[in-house]
Amino acid sequence: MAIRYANGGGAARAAHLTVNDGGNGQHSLTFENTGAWTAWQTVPLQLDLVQGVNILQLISDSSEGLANIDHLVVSGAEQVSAGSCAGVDSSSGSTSSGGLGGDDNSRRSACTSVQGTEFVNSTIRVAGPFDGGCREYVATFGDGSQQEGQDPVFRLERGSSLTNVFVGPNGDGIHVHGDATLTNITWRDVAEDALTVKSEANVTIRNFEAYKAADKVFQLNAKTTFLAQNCTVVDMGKMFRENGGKCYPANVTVENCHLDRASDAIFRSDCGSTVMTLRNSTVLNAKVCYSNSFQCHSN
Ligand code: ADA
Ligand code: CA
Ligand code: CA
Repeated sequence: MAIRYANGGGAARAAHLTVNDGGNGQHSLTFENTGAWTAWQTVPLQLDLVQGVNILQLISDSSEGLANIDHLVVSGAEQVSAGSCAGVDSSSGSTSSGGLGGDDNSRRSACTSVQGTEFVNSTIRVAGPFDGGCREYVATFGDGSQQEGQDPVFRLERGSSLTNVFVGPNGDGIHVHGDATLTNITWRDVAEDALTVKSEANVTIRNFEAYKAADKVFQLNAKTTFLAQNCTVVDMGKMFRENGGKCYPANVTVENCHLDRASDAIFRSDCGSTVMTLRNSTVLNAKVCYSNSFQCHSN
């Protein structure tokens, strides 16, 4: 392994790295002074990893915290790939970062923790601005399964905006019935779907996180222009699905996202006129295009 770092703090900083909580090794390392916080150097490290998922923790032994960590590179005789840092707490001195590699804070909700639970007995209809205060909205209906026809937690009408919300694990997430803007939204465990476009809409969603979607994250059941920016989506069947066998004009753009583990693909549509584009993003353990039966671009 090699760790690229910068230390403009003057003195060297000591740290150690544990493999699986120390069960598979603990290694001391020193981040020497590099002269500036943007002058990068690399420290090499020899690790023994075990088969399957390994948890690596880099822990400061100095009261000043770690150096600036740019990236880790793991290489070896066997094929290795990065796992997910979702749900793993991370901190370093006075700053905290959401993970490593492309999985950075610009790709997350500004709601970094749940500020309370709101139980939802019937769908919340949003017709203007709605600020959820970073609370989690948990439906008392629905069962978190793939059963069709479940009511949504939120129904967004034309011109609405939804901000600072955790969407709970029951019901059918968010239904959109007209142009809507969503910001700082997290699905910790996607229920049937995270969000469905139910009638014609321009949808913009920024700074969101979605985890554990058994099937779809975004279901497109009507004509839509959909912009998704700054996101982390981990574990899904697919991120976008235009309703099977249907053909609504659909134009989807995904920018600055970290996408990990799609069992199907990031994009899927059966419609030749549908355009789905991925830009400036990290994709791990997933293919972008399900097939060539629609216009699928990745750059
Ligand atoms: C399934 C189902 C569709 C639609 C969709 C949804 O894909 O086949 O008809 O109901 O789920 O919107 O949840
Ligand atoms: Ca469904
Ligand atoms: Ca659904």
